[in-house]
Amino acid sequence: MNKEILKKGFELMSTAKSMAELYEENFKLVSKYVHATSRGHEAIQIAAGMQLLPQDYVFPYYRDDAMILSVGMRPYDLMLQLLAKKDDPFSGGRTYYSHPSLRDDDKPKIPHQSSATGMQAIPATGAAMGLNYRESGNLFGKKDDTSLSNLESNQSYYHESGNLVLKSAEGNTSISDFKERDSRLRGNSIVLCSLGDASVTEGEIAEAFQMAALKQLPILYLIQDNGWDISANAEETRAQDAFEYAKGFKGLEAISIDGANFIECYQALEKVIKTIREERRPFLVHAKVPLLNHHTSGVRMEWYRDDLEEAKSKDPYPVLKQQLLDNGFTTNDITHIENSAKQNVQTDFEKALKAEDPKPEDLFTHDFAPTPITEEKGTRAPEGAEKVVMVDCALFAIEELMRKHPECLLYGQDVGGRLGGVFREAATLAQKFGDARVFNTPIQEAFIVGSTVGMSAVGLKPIVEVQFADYIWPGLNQLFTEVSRSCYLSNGKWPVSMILRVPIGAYGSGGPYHSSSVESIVTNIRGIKIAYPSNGADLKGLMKAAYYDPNPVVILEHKGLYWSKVKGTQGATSVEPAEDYVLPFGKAWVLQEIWPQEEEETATIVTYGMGVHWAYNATGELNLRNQVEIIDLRTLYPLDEATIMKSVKKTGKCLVVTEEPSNNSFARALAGKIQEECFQYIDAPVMTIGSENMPAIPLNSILEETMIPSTEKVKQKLIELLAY
Ligand SMILES: Cc1ncc(C[n+]2csc(CCOP(=O)(O)OP(=O)(O)O)c2C)c(N)n1
Repeated sequence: MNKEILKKGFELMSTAKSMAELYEENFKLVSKYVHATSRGHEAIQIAAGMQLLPQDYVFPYYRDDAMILSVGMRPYDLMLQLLAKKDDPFSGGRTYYSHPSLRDDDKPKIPHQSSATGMQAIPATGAAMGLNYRESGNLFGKKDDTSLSNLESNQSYYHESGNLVLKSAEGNTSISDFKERDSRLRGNSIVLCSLGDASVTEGEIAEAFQMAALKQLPILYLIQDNGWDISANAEETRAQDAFEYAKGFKGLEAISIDGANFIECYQALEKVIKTIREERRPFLVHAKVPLLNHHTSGVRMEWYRDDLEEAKSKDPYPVLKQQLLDNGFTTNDITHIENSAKQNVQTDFEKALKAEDPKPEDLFTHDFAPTPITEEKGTRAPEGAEKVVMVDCALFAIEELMRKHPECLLYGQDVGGRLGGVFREAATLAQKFGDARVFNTPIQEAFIVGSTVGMSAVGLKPIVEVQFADYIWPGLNQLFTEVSRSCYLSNGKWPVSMILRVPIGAYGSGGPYHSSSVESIVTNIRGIKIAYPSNGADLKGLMKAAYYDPNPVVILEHKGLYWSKVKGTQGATSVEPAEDYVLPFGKAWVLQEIWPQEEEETATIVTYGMGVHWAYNATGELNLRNQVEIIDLRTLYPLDEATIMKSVKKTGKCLVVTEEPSNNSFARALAGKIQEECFQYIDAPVMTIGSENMPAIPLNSILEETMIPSTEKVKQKLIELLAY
């Protein structure tokens, strides 16, 4: 074993151990904020961290402080997070100890880490999927991509063994070798996903392993098995360990090692990492380790551990000390390293204690990264352009984006070449851009949503879909836990740039599992933007704005408007906007504007999606187009409050129309806000109309009609409001 490696390993291990001991000694002071340490797990963590390169992506978990030290962070950096200080380099005091996020040029990249056990497996696997895509030749140096922006509409490109091939009516031409040109691909990157053994039993882990094995992704799952969940042990919580579990995933090679033996760990990982770098396939390393410290500062080992003596006998620290002695180091050398580690840790701690706390105003930064799209631009209704249905507006927007941007890709269930989406919303895209860019996923909503975190981290722009809003639920955990908080908790370092398309809404007896509305759930997640367009031109412009936005965006697309098949929704069909058209988020559309009037009763209808059509038809049928202003919100977040309040103050009455059951909904909350702000200007309570407050939309068409709002119901409510 190389002596430098042993020395470095021991320095890191002494440092990590000294930190754990210092935290114990200063328990009262440091346990204001919860923390967990690596004590017992150090050997495997250091062996892994030392072998990662700046082009690698690493997803550690909350016990990995020794790994974080070994990728180049100082104890001081970690202690700033321990004490939640302003200069905590990971999160600015926003998240717990050993929850890193790092984007330094000279170190491996660490996307935001949540505290939810196991939930990093999908983002990590997404990053590996992104690397895989980049290496397929689909992404290349920016300065070379002019050829793509100039593609004619009858041309497209695909990739074959690293070569870009231009496909056109004249035949196929090989353009260049991208692997050579893309500097990011030199010295192949790998992804490391670190996990505790108990987290491996979680369902999302299976989705991640499945995809890594299926697509042969360059990822290492490193499982640190200390035999404990918190107080539940292996016997109670798992039928097999991670090594045995991996056998169920064909193509995921696994090894099991002694994670407390530094030399064994280093050498095993050296081989595995080399194989992943060269052969681009997934591995699982199962490392047995003792947990020698508390689960966390808040859950003390003496409360429940019955194996402490046995665990102590497996301490990696004396093992590494002996390995140093066996390799020619003297006891003096070792004592010197230990003392200087202790000293450094003490000095760093004293310095960290004096560091500044965040200021109250620091709460308000980095909820989103700034978007370049702030104005409506381009030609919305080009002369001579054809009218197209809403679903095609989205399709054409994506086609234009894919033609221009090789980093744009689309995946979800059934969106691939065979079908092009169950609504044909992705029809022909796979044929035009290839199966590497437009592909089917398994039925794994968590993976579809969460993988975008990793995809975005490696520089891609994923557009993904869940098939129906009713099936967003398995993906919500990733949307909430990982996607929405990444920018804020990484202090702006890792915004997740992704678009999630969600076909939504009821029509034509879709029944209880193909009709639901979910906007109140989604609007309750801070850190994402949400569009809910009512027509094709808006959808195209918003899709473009979403693409250029560096933040996560959910686009709710009403299925009943896709082809304007529902009576009274012809207004959803639009002249197709030009390629350069963009519509910024947060700008509502006053689609029916009125003058202030003294003699007549007036009102504002605030709505979105299908509600816009009900409102428009209702005011037409009641002959009230000059008395009722209609506001189409277009985006639910950001919300154009200025336009809403201005209108309500002018008209003096307001009805909020939603397709959701109205209790506890987005619409009710908005009505409350309008009431609060416009109270002195209004002559009636702000009213809301939505679906009936029943658990599901029944299949039978009479029951469906009774459940959801309609032009007729909006008419009645409007009459009631105007007469108030
Ligand atoms: C999704 C989720 N559920 C529950 C918890 C609470 N929790 C925190 S750590 C932990 C045990 C995890 O054990 P393991 O993955 O083996 O890691 P270890 O702490 O033993 O290193 C639990 C249940 C959590 N953080 N996330």
